[in-house]
Amino acid sequence: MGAQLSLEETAASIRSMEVRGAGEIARRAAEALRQEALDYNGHDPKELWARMQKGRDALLASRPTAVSLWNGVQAVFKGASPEMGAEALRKTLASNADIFIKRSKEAVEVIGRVGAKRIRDGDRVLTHCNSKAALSVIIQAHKEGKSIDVFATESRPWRQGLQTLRDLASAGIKPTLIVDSAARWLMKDVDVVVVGADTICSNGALINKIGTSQIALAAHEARVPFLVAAETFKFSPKTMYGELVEIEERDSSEVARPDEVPAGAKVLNPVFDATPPEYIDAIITEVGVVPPSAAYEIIVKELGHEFIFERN
Ligand code: RI2
Repeated sequence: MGAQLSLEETAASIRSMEVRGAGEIARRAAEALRQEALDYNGHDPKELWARMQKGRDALLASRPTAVSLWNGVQAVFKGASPEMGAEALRKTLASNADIFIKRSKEAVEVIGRVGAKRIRDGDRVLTHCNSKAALSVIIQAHKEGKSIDVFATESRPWRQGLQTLRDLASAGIKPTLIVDSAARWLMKDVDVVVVGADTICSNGALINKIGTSQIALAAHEARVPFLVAAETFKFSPKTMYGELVEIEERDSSEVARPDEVPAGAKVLNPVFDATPPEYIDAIITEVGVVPPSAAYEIIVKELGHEFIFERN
């Protein structure tokens, strides 16, 4: 966790991508809600509840695609209501946030240990963007003494691939950067692809950083296993009820400066894309390695019907 930010500051830093990564934005949102609850020193549960709801709405509006943010916020509110009184409400919210943050960090570690079993000595591994869960798998395989070559895509326009290089280098791995458009060219030399997730839909489709679906397609064509590393709170209860995942589109200036773009031309900047379940070999979660077809079951078992209906 970084320095303590207010709720509004947290929402703004998620929106600006100063705080990024689907898991991290959920943890930071939970932390901000926890602090908001603890900072309340009044005695009116309705007032506290109204503040918390306002904060919840600001956080949920900050980025639309990663369901981890939604699930993290719902987890903080689980079982809480103004009827329980101000003190119990504060305690419930704070303890829910603590539990969520702890579990989500533990999940990344477990995913590393489970997923590393799918990486063999001598493998050439490709990853996309910058995912803590995917890197946990790769770094664990390295820690276990496996000799691996790791390739990271640049991930335009934010170039999160450079962060991936830093994360891998500080773990003692010497990674190689490629431009996004080199993924298919490289695929003939890749043994396994490991990516993270922003959202996994109830049909097993993966929503992840733009470009993921092209990599999955190239991996499928070359018969290279395509693995997704995702905590169970990346699965979307909302999609069970038919809701489509909103794909965030960010400002075109992130791709090209306005003065580079001739009059009349447009620049699109979609941030995520959808990879169909048939291109995914396995999803590595903290409750085990599952096929994309198990997504519905994961949502019901791990996130729970009660939880889904309460907040949907
Ligand atoms: P972890 C990121 O989104 C990437 O799409 C990455 O694959 C995903 O979150 C999951 O990251 P962004 O915030 O939760 O960079 O595994 O837009 O760290």
